[in-house]
Amino acid sequence: MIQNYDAVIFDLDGVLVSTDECHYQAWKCLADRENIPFDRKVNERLRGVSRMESLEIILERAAKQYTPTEKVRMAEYKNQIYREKIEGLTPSDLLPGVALFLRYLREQGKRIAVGSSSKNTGRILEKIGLDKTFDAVADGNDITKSKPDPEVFLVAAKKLGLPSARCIVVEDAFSGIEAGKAAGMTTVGVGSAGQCPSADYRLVDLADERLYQLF
Ligand code: B16
Ligand code: MG
Repeated sequence: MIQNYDAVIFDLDGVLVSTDECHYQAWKCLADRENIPFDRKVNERLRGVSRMESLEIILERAAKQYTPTEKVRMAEYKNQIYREKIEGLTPSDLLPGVALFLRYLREQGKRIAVGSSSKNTGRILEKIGLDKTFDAVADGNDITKSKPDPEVFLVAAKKLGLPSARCIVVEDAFSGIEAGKAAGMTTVGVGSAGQCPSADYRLVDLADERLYQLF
């Protein structure tokens, strides 16, 4: 097992905090309003995917065509509902093992960053008490191409001042694992990506002790 990486770049939704349920509920409100069939299976395809690309996936099942202006308004409507939902987040919403692993990395002198597709990353980090924790944050506001494009992780590594080969990416989305690999980084899949065949390591969550062996 390769050891002594210098940094860990964490995906946000599904890795540090479970905002995926808030995304699902907000998209569900929009889909119901528009009479578009939408379920948790479709929702799985939205992991790590940008807001507008998520909307396009949902609209695959729509009975009518929407104009670009209507699409922007629909995405804004979803985001408004989502923003209300994330206001209810607290530090107790951190996923299992997150607080302990972050403390361990700090003690080991490792650098830590966030690499998320979400444009709401700043507010979410504030709500879960991690807004002053990371050395770098790269999010949906920093990028033009969403996962599986490597852009968000390359921006995070650049902000850390480290080459890709020194970074590990932790992701819950298959698209995120592909993005990490395309960035030339070692990948750890957790949650849904704990089953991703192309991930270098597959774990249940950050409480898995095997994670600590990488540092
Ligand atoms: P927003 P991640 C992603 O976060 C979510 O998994 C995905 O469902 C969402 O559409 C995307 O952020 C954009 O989020 O609408 O808040 O900009 O997994 O990359 O941390
Ligand atoms: Mg995610």
